[in-house]
Amino acid sequence: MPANLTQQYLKAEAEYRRASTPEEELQCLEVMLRELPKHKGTDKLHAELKQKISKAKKESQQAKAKGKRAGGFRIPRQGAGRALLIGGPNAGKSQLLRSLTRATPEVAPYPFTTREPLPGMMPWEDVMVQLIDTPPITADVFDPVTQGLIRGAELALLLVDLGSDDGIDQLQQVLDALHATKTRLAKASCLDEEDLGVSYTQAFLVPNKIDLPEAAERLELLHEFCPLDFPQHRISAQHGAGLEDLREAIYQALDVVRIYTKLPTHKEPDYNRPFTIRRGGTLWDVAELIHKDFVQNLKHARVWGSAVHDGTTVKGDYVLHDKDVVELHL
Ligand SMILES: Nc1nc2c(ncn2[C@@H]2O[C@H](COP(=O)(O)OP(=O)(O)OP(=O)(O)O)[C@@H](O)[C@H]2O)c(=O)[nH]1
Ligand SMILES: [Mg+2]
Repeated sequence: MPANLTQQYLKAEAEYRRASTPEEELQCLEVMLRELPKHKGTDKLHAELKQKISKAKKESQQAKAKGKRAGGFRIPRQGAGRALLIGGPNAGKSQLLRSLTRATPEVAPYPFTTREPLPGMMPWEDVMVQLIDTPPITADVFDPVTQGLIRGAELALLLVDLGSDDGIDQLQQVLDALHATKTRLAKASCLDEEDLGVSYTQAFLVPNKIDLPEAAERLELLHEFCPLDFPQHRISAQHGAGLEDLREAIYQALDVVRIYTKLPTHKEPDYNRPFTIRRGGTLWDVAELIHKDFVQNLKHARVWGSAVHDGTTVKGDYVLHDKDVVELHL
């Protein structure tokens, strides 16, 4: 990616990856084009964005003409971000969702138990993160719904079954299936600069069932035959080993900060429900989450936090820090 991309560009890019209709795509692409710095290094990206915009315009008109509602299967976004549980059959995806959330997907010793994506909310300190369990991916089956979900997620947890000699082969099948599409995994989420259609989702490698006796040997083989540079979190989804570290790592990977709001008439902020915005985000981002009119009407705000004196008055472009308290004045 070229240097000097603005916060607005990065925000629009993240939203573009999550877009599920041509109209949503179009809105994001237009912001990206507007925000793209113009110099030699961005010529290609500039041309590519224009191409994508004209394609999205056509698709959006076609969709309108057909009166079609896009996106058959939709799970509403909730919480500070979305992490997807993916992997081969029996890797323990459903068990992990059960262990980290209150959702109750079916867990069974035979493959292909899960047929449809299922969400659950994972608590971390005072925020919630949406986790989604998915059907297994193999060389023969890769559901387009799962593919779309991976693309729009902030993080993918790639589970590996250390309870079976087939675990490594199954992992390789998942990677191959992904590689054959325009949805890939990487150390950080981004769009491919050469081809904006190719989207990378940040991933963790999650070898599961480390409670089993042969797990350590299989893990060594995995590192030898299938080296991956994603951060690794070894767990036992069933017995709990590694789960608290994983929970924290999932939250940290979202790269968000928590903001508490306070009414001018109240002494204390509302500590029950923080808003979360991406790190580097501003007061305007919080205002937008509360109400879309707030962005335009915001006059100033007072901030209590780590980087300012208590109650300092700031403008909408103020970059917020984790656990800042803000009092918006309209
Ligand atoms: N020993 C051990 N067994 C586990 C662990 N996690 C899951 N299992 C078992 O592995 C089997 C498969 O678990 P599931 O959670 O259903 O696996 P899945 O990835 O959702 O499987 P599909 O839905 O078929 O893709 C079940 O018998 C679980 O009890 C673990 O940490 N340790
Ligand atoms: Mg399952």
